[in-house]
Amino acid sequence: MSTISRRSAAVGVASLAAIGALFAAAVPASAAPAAAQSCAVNLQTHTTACGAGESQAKQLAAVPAASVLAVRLYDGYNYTGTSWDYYVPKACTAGYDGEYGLADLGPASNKASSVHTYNHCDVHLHDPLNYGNPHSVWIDQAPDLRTIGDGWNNRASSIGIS
Ligand SMILES: [Ca+2]
Ligand SMILES: [Ca+2]
Repeated sequence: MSTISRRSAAVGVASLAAIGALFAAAVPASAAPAAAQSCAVNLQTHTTACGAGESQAKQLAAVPAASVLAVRLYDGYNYTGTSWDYYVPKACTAGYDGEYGLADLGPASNKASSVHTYNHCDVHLHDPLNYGNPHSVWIDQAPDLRTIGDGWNNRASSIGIS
């Protein structure tokens, strides 16, 4: 009994896969989802720019060569999809003194689904604009923001960095 239902389930999956392949072949390239972008934010000037890659975005946002990457937010889980890089003048300090931040994530607001930090920085995700509560714990990296606290997927609208 269970063998039969398992087998028919497998047939069903195979049929769906075949239909999916036909559908994918019929869809023109222009209808494909927009390619993931790489965006850079210069936290000294609040200049934001997006490009095809990390170095192009950095150049368009006029990020100084001496700046370092503090935080990268991703639209997708597991560090995928469009990303936003936040550059600061120098590496974060050892203590949690909140030396950097952005009060309005703009186009990245309510989009982050995974996050990674760099250069000794950690990040606080704040639900409202202009910081405040509720906010997340200090995060070093999180491949799935649904699992942080009571859930932080697509929720952050401002960030504190320390
Ligand atoms: Ca997202
Ligand atoms: Ca929010």
